[in-house]
Amino acid sequence: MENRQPTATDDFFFDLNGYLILKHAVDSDLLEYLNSQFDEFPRDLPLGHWLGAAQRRDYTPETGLELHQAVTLGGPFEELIDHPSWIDLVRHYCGEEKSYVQGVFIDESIVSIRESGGHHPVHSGGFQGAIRGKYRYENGVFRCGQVNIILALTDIAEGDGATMVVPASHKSNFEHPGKGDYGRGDRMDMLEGAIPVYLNKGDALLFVDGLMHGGSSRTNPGERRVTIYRYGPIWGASRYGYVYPPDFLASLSPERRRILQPVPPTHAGDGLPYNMAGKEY
Ligand SMILES: O=C(O)CCC(=O)C(=O)O
Repeated sequence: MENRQPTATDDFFFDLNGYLILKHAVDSDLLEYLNSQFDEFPRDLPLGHWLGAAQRRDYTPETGLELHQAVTLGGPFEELIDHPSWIDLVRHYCGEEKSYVQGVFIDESIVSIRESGGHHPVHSGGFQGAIRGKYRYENGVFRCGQVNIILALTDIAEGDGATMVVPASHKSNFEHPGKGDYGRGDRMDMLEGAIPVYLNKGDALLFVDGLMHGGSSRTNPGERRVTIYRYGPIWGASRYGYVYPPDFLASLSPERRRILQPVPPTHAGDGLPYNMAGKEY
């Protein structure tokens, strides 16, 4: 499968709204593989406990089961690292294109399972936003701090807890008067200007983290299943300080390893990482 390339239409709407919907991003085989892995996750894994190198770390008590470092679960989670449906889009929007530090780095990868009553409080937006999540386009290049891919593994329609966004809020210079402080009551559902992003399983939502967003309340029975992969520049760092097990990194293709560890550590006494011609390896 050829990598999907960003189009002029993608750029126009990403700039305008701060997000894109990627229809049929993954095929039915990968979807089935991911769902079969989700079936196996222990729903009662205590907070802070590990599943190999993935840790349960729910963002809030209401977000539901969230496993961080999902890429280390291997198999289908590894396939998502550089998936052809989005890898060149995230490189384009947050990969420091045309600079001396081109490329992307995944700083968080998450498995998320949400049940009835669960939600993710509203957060982000352009107003006083951290550079980490900033939207920026200047001199013909995008320079976003973080671009997220939320991949739907179940259909997400009304009552299923759709991600909600406030279109164009990545450029906002004023605080949304209805936005709280990421407290437990800050449900997106009633936030003026917020719209639900309904997805069919296999679709993905791509958005700049500086867009005001969150997860609406799930009211239907059953589970909402998504993966969340956050991409940023290669000089970024893991938000929570996670370190990949060396044998996991060694098992990856060089292309995927480069996305998880773009700048390998250099220890005192190590040789130079470039050859005599001064060209970087
Ligand atoms: O769970 C959702 O729908 C939104 C997730 C979210 O807001 C985030 O990961 O920043």
